[in-house]
Amino acid sequence: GTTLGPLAPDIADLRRKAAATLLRNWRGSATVPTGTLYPHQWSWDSAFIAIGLAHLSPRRAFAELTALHGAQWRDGRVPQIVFNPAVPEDAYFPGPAFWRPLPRQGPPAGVSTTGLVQPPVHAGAVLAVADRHPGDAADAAVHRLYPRLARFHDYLFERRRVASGLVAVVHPWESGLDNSPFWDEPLGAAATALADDITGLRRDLRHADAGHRPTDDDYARYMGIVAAYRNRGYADDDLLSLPFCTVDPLFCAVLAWSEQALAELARRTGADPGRHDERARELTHQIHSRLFDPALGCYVALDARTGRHLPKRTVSGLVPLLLPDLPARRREALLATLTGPAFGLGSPPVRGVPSYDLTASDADPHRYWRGPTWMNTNWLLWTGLRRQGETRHAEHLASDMIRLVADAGFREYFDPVTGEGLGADHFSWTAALLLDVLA
Ligand code: 9WN
Repeated sequence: GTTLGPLAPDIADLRRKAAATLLRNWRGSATVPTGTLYPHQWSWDSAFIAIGLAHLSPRRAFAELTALHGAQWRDGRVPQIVFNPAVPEDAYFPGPAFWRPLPRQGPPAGVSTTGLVQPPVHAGAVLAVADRHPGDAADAAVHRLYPRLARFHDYLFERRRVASGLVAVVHPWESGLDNSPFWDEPLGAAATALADDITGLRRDLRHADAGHRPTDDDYARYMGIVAAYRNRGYADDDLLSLPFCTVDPLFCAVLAWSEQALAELARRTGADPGRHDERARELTHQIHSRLFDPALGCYVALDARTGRHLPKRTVSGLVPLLLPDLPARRREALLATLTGPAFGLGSPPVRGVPSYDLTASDADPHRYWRGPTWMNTNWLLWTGLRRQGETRHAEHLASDMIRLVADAGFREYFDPVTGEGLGADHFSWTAALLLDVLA
């Protein structure tokens, strides 16, 4: 039920093209985000991809997540990237060699990964796929995946906990919103470690416009932060001594949402849902009480090293719409921010929800997570709005998402005002999440 108006795009054609994009990016056991820029398997991409694959083949949707969890570390972490051994070392930077040595608590023998995580959308995705196709095959997949998902969440809750109950990320890449304005201050404080010519090392610039990507200075700092974590064997003791340690509202809200899904998956496998319910409640409470900024009308990130809030309006700060028990006044405040001048939902020409406050002096409609509209964050908001019973806003958002893709193709991100397609083309989660919105 979307409100597309008289010039409705050809929905059957969009569905066909979305399916073709996912097929094109399938590599036998998993899907790449896109063949050129990202030739390996990415963690949260696979979760979003599974949500879309559920509309084409539930078997493939579960296979996608099973492949990802096959690279799970012994300490429970599910890695940000699982490297495809058939792809040359220098096809992506930083490639497998940069992350080595992987520690003993790392991935199974012979599997190459990074040492970071990404937002844990996976349990929510597994529940969504299972609910779309109830039956023996889904039950079997849930039984197989539940212990893996639970171990990943155990890792996050036990090893990544800071500031009495919130869960931290130790690299901007872990937030999934790499160059988010949230990270300007903490990243500025982190030393750049590599003196080498970073431009020469970067592979992303061969496939995407430099003006649409993070800067060289960002990359130099990204590498320095990885090196510090790697040099201590990716150990999570004393997290605050790492060069970067922050709490991100999207990451925490997605974890709380997924932890609730995990409680339901536990019930279905006969495991005890109690500890999941408890963790979800506790984290939700912490997010609501510690991360909301009333002056900005949204949630904000926290620099765990300094204890300071990072007061910016980014799309991450709206994602707690996913959470239950949102007090009415809080919901009203978030909706006002969402539909106000900063994000412009429902105010043409703005289409979809941009990644950053449109009115901020440093907003850039082309640069990655500093302005453009992305399908995955829009899908999270669409899911949150529906959960809050905000049907009209949800329908508006869905029709914006459809229009963006109908006009510009299956791009990685979009100019929030002109709708111009940006970044890579043939982008998997754009296709996958469009299928879900169209269902
Ligand atoms: C680093 C794959 C990934 C997404 C991230 C997005 C981008 C990688 C990069 O691409 O990050 O993880 O090389 O820029 O920021 O959210 O998962 O699509």
